[in-house]
Amino acid sequence: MKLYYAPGVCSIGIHVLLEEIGKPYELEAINLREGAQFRPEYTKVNPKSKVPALLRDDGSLQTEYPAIAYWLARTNPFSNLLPDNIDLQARALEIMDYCVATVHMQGFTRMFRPGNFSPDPAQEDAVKTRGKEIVLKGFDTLNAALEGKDYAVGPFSIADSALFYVEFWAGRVGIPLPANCAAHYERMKARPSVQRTMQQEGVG
Ligand SMILES: N[C@@H](CCC(=O)N[C@@H](CS)C(=O)NCC(=O)O)C(=O)O
Repeated sequence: MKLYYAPGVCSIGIHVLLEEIGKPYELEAINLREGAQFRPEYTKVNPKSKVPALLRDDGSLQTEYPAIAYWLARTNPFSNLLPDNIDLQARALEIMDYCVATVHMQGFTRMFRPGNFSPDPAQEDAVKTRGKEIVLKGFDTLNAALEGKDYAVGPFSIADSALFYVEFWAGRVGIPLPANCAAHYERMKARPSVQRTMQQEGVG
């Protein structure tokens, strides 16, 4: 397997899952800042021009964070990345999708890439402000979901990898995490898989 990634972006959550699984894999960094995602060397691999993308051992490419995480969990059942219980599985997918589709794609992306939401530079501050509102509401929701739990659905699961990367981004933009999310983030950073991932990506 090979993970196409960029340091500190959402692919870091998939990187954590690969470290949790512990099977050999390769890493290939795509320099998003320099626009490498749009160059033919990468678009011939992933025409979506996004990371994460996982080159599977069967030679096919798996894209979209929730799909990659789900596939890794189901193909590595002994890594316990998804509980057996169907209700907990659905809750894990619910939280992971909320982190990726709402907190990341609707919230943080407005803050990081306001131009994707309005071509008018005069709208930039308004777009960023709306993004921050979505992120703050997102963490309130996630904080409530974590009440009384160590991890998103109780036992560690793929949902925690997505929760981890949005918590990591909150720190980067100075958004204070509510108590349960802050405790979850510390718990994640104490996991050897997360420590190895952060060290390999050179982020901290
Ligand atoms: N829906 C995709 C989103 C992935 C995504 O937005 N990745 C960002 C990094 S966090 C990216 O590759 N951005 C490059 C760009 O937008 O040019 C997924 O779930 O994997």
